Amino acid sequence: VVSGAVVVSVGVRAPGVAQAAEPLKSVVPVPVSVQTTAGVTYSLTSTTRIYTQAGFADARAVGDYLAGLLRGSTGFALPVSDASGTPADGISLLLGGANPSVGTQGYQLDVTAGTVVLRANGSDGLFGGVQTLRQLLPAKVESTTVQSGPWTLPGTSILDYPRFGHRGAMLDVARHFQPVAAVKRYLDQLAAYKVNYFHLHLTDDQGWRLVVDSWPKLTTIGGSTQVGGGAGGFYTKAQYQEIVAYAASRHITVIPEVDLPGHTNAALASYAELNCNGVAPALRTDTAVGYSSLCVSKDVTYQFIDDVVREIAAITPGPYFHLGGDEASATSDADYQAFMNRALPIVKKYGKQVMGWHEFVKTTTDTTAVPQYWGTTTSNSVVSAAAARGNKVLLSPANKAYLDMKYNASTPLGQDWAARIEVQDAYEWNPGAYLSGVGESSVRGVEAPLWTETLVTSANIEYMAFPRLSAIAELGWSPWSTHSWDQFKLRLAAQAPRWTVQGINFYRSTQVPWE
Ligand code: TNX
Repeated sequence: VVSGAVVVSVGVRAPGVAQAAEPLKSVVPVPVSVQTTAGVTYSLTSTTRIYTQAGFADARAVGDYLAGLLRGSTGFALPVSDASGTPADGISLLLGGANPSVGTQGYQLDVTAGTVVLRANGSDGLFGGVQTLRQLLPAKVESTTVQSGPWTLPGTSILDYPRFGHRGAMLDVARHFQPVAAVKRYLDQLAAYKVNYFHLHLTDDQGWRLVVDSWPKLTTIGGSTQVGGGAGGFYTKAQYQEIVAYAASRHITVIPEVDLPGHTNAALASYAELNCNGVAPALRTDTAVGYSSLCVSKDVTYQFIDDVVREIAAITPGPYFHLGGDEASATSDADYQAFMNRALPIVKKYGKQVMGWHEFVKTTTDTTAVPQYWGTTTSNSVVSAAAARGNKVLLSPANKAYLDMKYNASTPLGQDWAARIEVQDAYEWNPGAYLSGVGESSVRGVEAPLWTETLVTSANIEYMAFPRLSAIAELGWSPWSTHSWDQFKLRLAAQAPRWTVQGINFYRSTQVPWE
């Protein structure tokens, strides 16, 4: 039940009757425009049907996903069938009739007493609209066991679309390996906040986590441990494809990262020939950075990269490949340039667009290359020069967007080299006016990275991600004109009962008036 301070415009509440919150007060990210119709509600019942645009398998898939979300808690059958015209009852997911202003990712959602009509220009928009619809229902809808109703949605008319096309999250499965089930769990959590890119940090000094058939020791040796000396682990290609397909079913594109030329001890330990001195170092399970480098002068290095990129690109439907490039302090500047001169064309050769941690963009004039800014200052000459050339920048400032930073001095997990980031800190920055020389039109979007040096379990991951992930997701989606910490913290508070029902281990920041 939402507190009286939160509900303002849905009329008088009968005591003890659960009431859906007014959309602007309950939905994260906040939609572009919301009109509520006082006194009107739609009730989901045992006879409610879901209709999807006839002839579109992707619309039907979103309908099935919605039914799957709702069936467990409501206990209703919620059959999904083709829409003919605009059905006069039930929940309709329609393609094509949306206002052009919503683009390919936006939607319109109209809730009246008899119908819920979701319109979009593509299934990404339908999927995003379903996430909004979900947050308009009571929190108990997130339960996997049958709960008692009522299942009411407030009468509303929402028009919504994203500020940036790229809303990302990264998971480091190298420092502590995460099983497929944990990755899927995180993907489901990301989808609820309209995150549409998942950056998978697959390799680092402490582990190589994806099978490469032509270099099998990368995983049999390089995947055999992790930070702290545990057993590590790796994905088979089939498991990676399972992750990619699961992400796609949540309208999320996977961006694989192979971090080069530094952060490569696991590879160097697996194959002696990748080292300039021909000697394989020991596997490492500590958290030092900046000590490893592939051998820039050896041809075998580029044969290695060619094989790795070819094999991973072949099982990655998304258009991007992340080549890392960060903290290459064991590589000289000249070597770093020489390395990128040979590595970047390999990514292109296999049909992918290159992304990398921002340092790499100093080595190329390719304006399709995507630098991911991870610095802690608001001016960076390498990145602003790239923006001036026309490159689009992905923003992950470590002192704002890093989910592995501690909230405060007593946070038991995480690191604090970049900052301590309370929830308000994560929210209070403007991606479109953050880096000097990198204005709104040079920004491709935002990403919240989660490094796992100190994080082992899903509970650990969730404690660092929630609630800050929701803050970064809103920065990526909602127009800056809606930005308000005072309102955001109330909407965030309204998420907590959902997280509780889902068993998400979130951090109860004292900055948020939790329900
Ligand atoms: C820096 S940020 C790194 C990672 C660490 C992270 C820990 C970046 C591109 N590199 O290797 O895991 O700090 O916060």
